[in-house]
Formats: sequence, structure tokens, C-alpha cells
Amino acid sequence: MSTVDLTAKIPNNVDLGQDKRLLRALEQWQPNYLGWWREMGPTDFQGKDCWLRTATSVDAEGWAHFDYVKMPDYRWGIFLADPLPDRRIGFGDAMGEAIWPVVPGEHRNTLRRLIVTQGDTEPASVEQQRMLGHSAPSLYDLRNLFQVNVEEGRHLWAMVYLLHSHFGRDGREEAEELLLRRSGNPDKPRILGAFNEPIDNWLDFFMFTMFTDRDGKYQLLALAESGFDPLSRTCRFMLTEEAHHMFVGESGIERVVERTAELMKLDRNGDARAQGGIDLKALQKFLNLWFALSLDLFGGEVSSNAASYFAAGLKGRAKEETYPDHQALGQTYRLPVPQDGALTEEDVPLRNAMNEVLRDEYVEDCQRGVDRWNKRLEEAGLGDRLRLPSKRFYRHIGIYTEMPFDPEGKLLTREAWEAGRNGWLPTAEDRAFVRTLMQPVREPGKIANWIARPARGIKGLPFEYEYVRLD
Ligand code: BYC
Repeated sequence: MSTVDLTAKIPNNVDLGQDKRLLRALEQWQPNYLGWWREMGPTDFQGKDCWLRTATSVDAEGWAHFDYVKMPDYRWGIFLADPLPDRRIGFGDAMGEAIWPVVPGEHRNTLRRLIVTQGDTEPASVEQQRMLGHSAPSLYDLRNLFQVNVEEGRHLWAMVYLLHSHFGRDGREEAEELLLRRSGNPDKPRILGAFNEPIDNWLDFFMFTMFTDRDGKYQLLALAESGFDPLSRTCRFMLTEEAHHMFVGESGIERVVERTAELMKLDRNGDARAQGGIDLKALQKFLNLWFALSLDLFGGEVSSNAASYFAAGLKGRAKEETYPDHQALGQTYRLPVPQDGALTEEDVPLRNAMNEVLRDEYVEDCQRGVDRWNKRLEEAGLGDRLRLPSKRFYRHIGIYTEMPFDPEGKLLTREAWEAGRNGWLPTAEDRAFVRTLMQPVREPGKIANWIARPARGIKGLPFEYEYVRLD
């Protein structure tokens, strides 16, 4: 087990103290990061004590320490999972060869691009969520928001460490750029689409942590297979933290569903909205939106980029060892391709369909979450069900881009799509209504009307615990 230096200015398990140049460069970046955090991190709560977990080791059992901390004092550090003995490249043309402890010259630009793209999402999500503290439905939820935020900050550190330690001056410049782009800013937007979308209420937030963070899980699993070992080790540890973020989303929506079902039963007309809750129709629309936006994050269905990442051993499939064949040559993926107003099945070389393979695994994982939500509806004796829309619905990247598919995946005329749109995606009125519900609840043990209490608190503490001290 690697030792963790927690006393250092930048906590780490990578012997940072031994590399003075790297340490100096990161220590120069640190105040810029803190400046960004103060400007773009959660508004107004920076001086409050929050009961947060901080990574203090990479031991699977006891890797985190829980205590009150003010967010700017959070110990953002650099943690890589321990190296695996005799690890070899597990797929592609270099299969079986030794992994790379440093960046091979021929893959330098591609790896830098992948790391920058991954790194860019982390501060972007913090920026998107910065106003939500003002409308948290409970102190428990407020604390979870801040936990997610500080850890996304740590994930930025993880990528910046790789840029500084392996990409020289280019890497340092990219690390600065990561602090300069801004979510939703037309002049200097974040790189990927979903990270420029507004998250202005807690329904967006829970859908984002359910669906968009889950894209993060699958991208990290794919990068954890990388032949570039420092990237693999970084991603493996990030996945440990990521699990909680998806829990926040999945259990958040589950609690909304539970409460909606209660309110529907309370109302004479089964109308949750009339009882100050979020109706299932609105939930379905937000689900449709965030699922589609998150599907885009996997890239095009047919991608020569994806094929070359796989061939070169840079990015594999999630849990590559579970596939029988790691070359993916001479195999095809059957894809419904739009042609002359209809869908035709085409066989695409498997390596070119790697984005789609990863997307399929992701969809299956999302479905498991939706099934759990539907179980709540079933237990409440309701016949309504939530559903994932088709992979073709409302896409902005890939072969289905801006084509009028309905949530069942049927190709419509443009007019029919426009006529259906307000029934499938959140309207300005839906958003305005959801916003009216977003009144903060700040008393320990209390919860907003539109969401159920969680089954348990954090780390054995009760829900009533004062997770954020606001006085
Ligand atoms: N928006 O060959 P294609 C997370 C670009 S989330 C805008 O289809 P490729 C997190 C693409 O760059 C995980 N542009 O795609 C979650 C390319 O540009 P060029 C983040 C897009 O390269 C919540 C062109 O379109 N991690 O961690 O196979 C909170 C054609 O590309 C988009 C990663 O993404 C888009 N959605 O795959 C916090 C992993 N999609 O070359 C954190 C690293 C594609 O024509 N990134 N484009 O200029 C990658 O592996 C790949 O870059 C992608 C795209 C999967 C994103």
C-alpha cells in the first residue's frame, strides 16, 4: 500500500515531495484553483462547516475521513490507486505488451486531449451546480451537494496532476485553461455539450447525478483500461468517489418518486402537482432530457477516433476483461442508420462502434436505476411507470443528430415532432413550476414537501443530524 502524505500542502500518495519542479508547478496552480473555487464554486456557503468526507488513503476499506470542514479548507489532494503487479495492456494492437509508466511520444496529443476532455467536465459540473445551495430540500441534501462539488474539484486535481507531470509546458497551459473556460459561456464554453446546460433546480441536479455522472462512471471505466498506467490508476481511484455521486442522483429521484406517489394518493384527482409535488409527467420529461444529453457524451455511434483509441491501447471497453476477445477485429456491430427517411440496419466494424458498445452498457445500468424507481410506484399500488427513451430521441451528437425521433425511437415528420415536443421535454412552464417548489429547508430533520426523507443518514448518522452548520 502506498503511503499518503497528508501533512503536505497538497496531500498525495505520489511522492510529490521528491519532484521539486512538479511540486512547484502544482503549488503555483493551487492558488489559481482556489481563486476559481471561490469565484465559481458554491455561492455563499464557503464559510459554513459542512460534514464532509475527505480522501485520506487509497485503501478500499478506510479511504475516507468524515468531519466538519469549510469547503475552501477541504484537502484537495492527488491519489492514485496502487499499481497492479505486472499489469499489461489488455486490448487492441499492443495487447499483452507492458503498460506505459510515461506517455509514449506517438500518443502524446491524443492522451492530452482525452485527459483535458475528462478534466474539463469536473469544474464544469461545479459551475453548473453553484446556485443550488440556496434551494436545498434539507440539510442532508445540502451536504450531499457540497460533497459532490468538492470531489469534482478533486477530480480536476487528478487530471491536472497528469497534465503537469506528463505533458510539460503544454500540460501546464491546459491546466490553466481548465480554470478559464466557463459552463454555458458562449465565448469560452466547456468542451462537451451537457456541461453547458443549466442546472437550476434539484430535479435537474438529481437527473444530472443519475445520468451524467453515470457517463462519468463509464468513461472512467474505459480510461481505467488505458495502457498509460498513471491515467488508469487515477481513474480507478476516482471511481471510488464517483459511486456516491450516482447514489445521490438515483436515491434522490427515488425519494421524489416515493413522495409523488404519496401525494397522488392524497389528492382526490391523483394530482401530485395540486399537492405541491412533482408530477410523474414532469419527472419523465426531465428524465428524457438528461438521458438524451448524457447519451451524447459518448460521442458518435461510428467513430474513427474511438477505433484508434482502442487500437492504440489508450481507451478500452468498461471491464475489458469480461469480453472474450480483446482485439475486436473481424467483428461487426449492427446499427440502425437513418437513410432516406427510414432506418436501415448496417454492420459497422466493431472497433468503430466502441462508443456505442460503451453506451449500451451505460443504458443497461441506467435501466437498473429506472427499474428501482418503478418498484416504488408498484409498491405504492400505482400503474404508472417511468421509462428510458430510445437512444435516438433528442440527440445532438452522432448519426441521429437533430432528427425527429419520438421517445419510442420512431422517425416522425418535423411537424409531428414539434407537436409532440412539449409532451416529451420540460417546457418553460414545467421549469417555472418546479422552481416554485424549490424553497430551502434549513432546519435539521425537516424536509421539503416534494421529496421523501432518505431511509438513512450519512455514515450511520441520523437524517436529523446537522450536516451543515448554517449559523
Ligand atoms: N459534445 O468521434 P467522435 C464526467 C466531438 S463525464 C461536444 O464522435 P470521440 C463527469 C469530439 O470531441 C465523462 N463535442 O467522438 C460527469 C470530436 O471532436 P473533433 C467525461 C463532442 O472522440 C458528471 C467530434 O465530436 N469523460 O466525468 O470518439 C460530473 C467527433 O467525435 C461530444 C470523457 O468524456 C459532445 N457530447 O468521443 C462531473 C472521457 N461528443 O475530434 C464529471 C474523455 C463528441 O472532431 N473523452 N464530440 O474535434 C472521450 O473519450 C471522447 O472525447 C468522447 C468523444 C467520448 C467525449
